[in-house]
Amino acid sequence: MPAVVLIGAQWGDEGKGKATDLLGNKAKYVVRYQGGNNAGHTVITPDGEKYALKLIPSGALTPGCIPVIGNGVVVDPQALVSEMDGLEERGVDMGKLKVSADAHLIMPYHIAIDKVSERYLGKAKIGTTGRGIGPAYQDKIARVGVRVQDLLDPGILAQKVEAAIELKNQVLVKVYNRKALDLQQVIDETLEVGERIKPLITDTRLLLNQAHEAGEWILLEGSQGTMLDIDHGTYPFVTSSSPTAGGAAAGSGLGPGRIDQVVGILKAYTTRVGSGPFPTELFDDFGEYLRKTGGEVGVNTGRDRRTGWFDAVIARYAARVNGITDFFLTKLDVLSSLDTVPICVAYDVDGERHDEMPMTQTGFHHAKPIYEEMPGWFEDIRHCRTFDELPQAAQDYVKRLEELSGARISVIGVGPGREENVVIH
Ligand code: 2SA
Ligand code: GDP
Ligand code: MG
Repeated sequence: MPAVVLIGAQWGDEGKGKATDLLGNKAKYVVRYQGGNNAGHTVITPDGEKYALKLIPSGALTPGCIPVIGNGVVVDPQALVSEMDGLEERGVDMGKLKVSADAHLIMPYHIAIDKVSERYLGKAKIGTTGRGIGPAYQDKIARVGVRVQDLLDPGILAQKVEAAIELKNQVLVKVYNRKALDLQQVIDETLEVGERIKPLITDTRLLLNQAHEAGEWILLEGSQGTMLDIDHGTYPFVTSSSPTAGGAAAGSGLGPGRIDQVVGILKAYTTRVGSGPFPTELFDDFGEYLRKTGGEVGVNTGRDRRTGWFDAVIARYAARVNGITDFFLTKLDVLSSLDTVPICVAYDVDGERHDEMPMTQTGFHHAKPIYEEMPGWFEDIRHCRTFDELPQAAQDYVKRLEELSGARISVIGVGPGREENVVIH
């Protein structure tokens, strides 16, 4: 039985939630391995109920599936409990959720610093979600983080918060001219909400490895996407974790040799939220068409997503960096009713053709798309369930994307619903 990693092949919001939910039907465990409540994963269940999951793995909605928050995740305890409450109110059983003892906590000072430092950066801001993600990972790497297991030992938690908060308050007050946070209040509120999390704390590394040894199906669910990866993305306009497939091993404790398949979720066009370079971005009516027809609004923050044509340079890059074995192509239906559909096949960088990602940040900032035009189609394709049912022009578009992208396309999304797919392989 395999362990499968599912990752975003672009800048996130490719439709990972729906894909996880589909595969989650087979999986016994669905594991988040990085990021936190900056994610927004949409799942529409068979009864038509729509869920926007943030920190809780998409598998939570599948009966019999165990959702796991792995060691690589950063957990905002207040956000976790309020998401659990919201799901429980809708009848989802949260008792089965497991949270790694080694995951780090997002503390109130992380959120305060994230928000205020973005304001301070002005035009140079990253466009973060303001959820404290970057500052929490900074503390993890600096070895001054507070972990989920510290909720089990109030004395240790108090010591760690005390050690951390002094410096944070100095930064908040002296650099950003904000109010200092109250030490005792931070400790008390963390411990209070922590009471709800304590029963969920698990040695998830052991759990997942034993499950693998017992032949159980494990699905490792990436958040954000390849181009937002701290190492492989468009640094510094990235998130502070490793959404790429390599991050799945580190962020779950399952050895890389235990991972059998890497599924890349690829949108039939491109979107991005937040700042940073985006070669195929559209500022015209087509951009607005993609945003409106595709419903391209941030699930978490409600921000409009930037939109553009499909970029095959990015798809090829994602296929390599992640070792993608299969692509799921999503939102093909959004492209119905265009005369022609451009595909970016390479970049022009200062007069030179680049078929692969430029080596430097400056090169990528200067990249101008070289387009190939494909004929469009006007038929509604949401009812299609086999490849042959798709209009010829849509089939040609998919085949061309496959040729350019470096891995086979095994499923095509033709609508947001769980059943709205063309399964090829
Ligand atoms: P952060 O908050 O430190 O992770 O932000 C750093 C960059 O990462 C981007 N980012 C995202 N991009 C797309 N989708 C994300 N999740 C939400 C969604 C976003 C939302 O599903 O729609 O609701 O706005 C996500 N999370 C982080 C972010 O825009 C920064 O560019
Ligand atoms: P994620 O972060 O990758 O899980 O994606 P989001 O949930 O942020 O955004 C994807 C959006 O596209 C959601 O509103 C989904 O319901 C929707 N979606 C997913 N697949 C398809 C598809 O094939 N067609 C259409 N029209 N919408 C889709
Ligand atoms: Mg999303």
